[in-house]
Amino acid sequence: MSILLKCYFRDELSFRYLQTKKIQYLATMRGVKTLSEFIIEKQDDFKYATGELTRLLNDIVIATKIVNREVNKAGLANILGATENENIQGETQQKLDVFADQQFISALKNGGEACGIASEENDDFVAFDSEFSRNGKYVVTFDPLDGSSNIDVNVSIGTIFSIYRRKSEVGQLATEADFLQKGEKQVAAGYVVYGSSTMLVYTTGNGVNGFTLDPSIGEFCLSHPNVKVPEDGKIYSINEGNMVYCDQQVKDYIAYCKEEDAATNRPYSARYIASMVADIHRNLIKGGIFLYPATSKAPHGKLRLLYESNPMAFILEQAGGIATTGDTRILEIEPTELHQRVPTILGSKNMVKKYLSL
Ligand code: AMP
Ligand code: P6P
Repeated sequence: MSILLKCYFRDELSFRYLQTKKIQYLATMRGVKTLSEFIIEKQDDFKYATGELTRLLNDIVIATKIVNREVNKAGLANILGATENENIQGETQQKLDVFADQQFISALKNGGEACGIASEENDDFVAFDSEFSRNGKYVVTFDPLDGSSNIDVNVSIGTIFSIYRRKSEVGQLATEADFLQKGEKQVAAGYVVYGSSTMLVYTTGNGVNGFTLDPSIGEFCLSHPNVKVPEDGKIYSINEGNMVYCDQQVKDYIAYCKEEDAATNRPYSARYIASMVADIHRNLIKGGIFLYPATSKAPHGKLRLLYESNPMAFILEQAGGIATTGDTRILEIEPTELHQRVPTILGSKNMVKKYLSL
């Protein structure tokens, strides 16, 4: 990299660092810990860490703040509604889907810590072709705006991301193999839920922590330290409109949830937002089970392994829950294609165990 470029980026990094220190001072004065401060603190647990992951996480956080700003005013800007395009899933792309996708790609390309991305909104993975990015040692998979069919009706939506160490040689272009890694190889995974408040929840393999965006200082602040999903819950989340297409095990489990039994606190409550991030976030906090199983119409289920089920499975397991396809632990699946779908059942340990026992 040219000396000039190095000076620019060093100045850029020091500027960002000073900005972070200033915001931390403000937040500390308020007795809260900002996400940026938390990320830097966690880096200290790894004395050989170079700061690349820290910067990558912060690049993602910046993109989520920009997306949040647009999501919060989607009804005003002419950013509502659908484009004329369909993504590889055959789903009509919402304008906000495309906007969010572009924000993440641009933040990651300019940050230089990721050598490529795979996104729900892009048919193929994108290998960043600058010398700057080819030296990145991470790849990121993400669903920039999950549940986007809910945008026009003002229901919570979300962003989901996963970070892996690349398998290909640093300095080269990213390859597909960099993205087709088992979920247990994730370095980090997280989601943002754009709800009554905007929250970011993430893990790097040492527990799960939740941060709430404080719009008055534009910072995510630690609000849910060391999140653990209750071992039991009273909430089941499934699209019951698909019941006729589900196998007997699913039908038996949902019938179990609806049976009256005071001893086991049933019947449970049905809660389904049809926005995976919002459904899973609620169940993570309150306890519950989320099911998007295989059906006769969708033999592999609907949710995508790389940027929906794997990141959510990593988070739920780190929070003490279980994440399964019904046959296998989601994090152990060997991916074969970027947009492959997997049946996804995850949540409170005892509820998932009951499902598996039927
Ligand atoms: P790095 O040299 O920044 O790429 O970090 C090397 C490894 O240390 C990462 O792949 C993580 O496993 C761990 N690590 C570094 N920074 C952090 C952080 N901020 N939070 C959690 N883990 C980290
Ligand atoms: P259905 C949103 O489109 C999504 O991918 C997930 O966020 C959500 O859980 C699921 O689809 C809802 O699908 O078939 O119940 O409408």
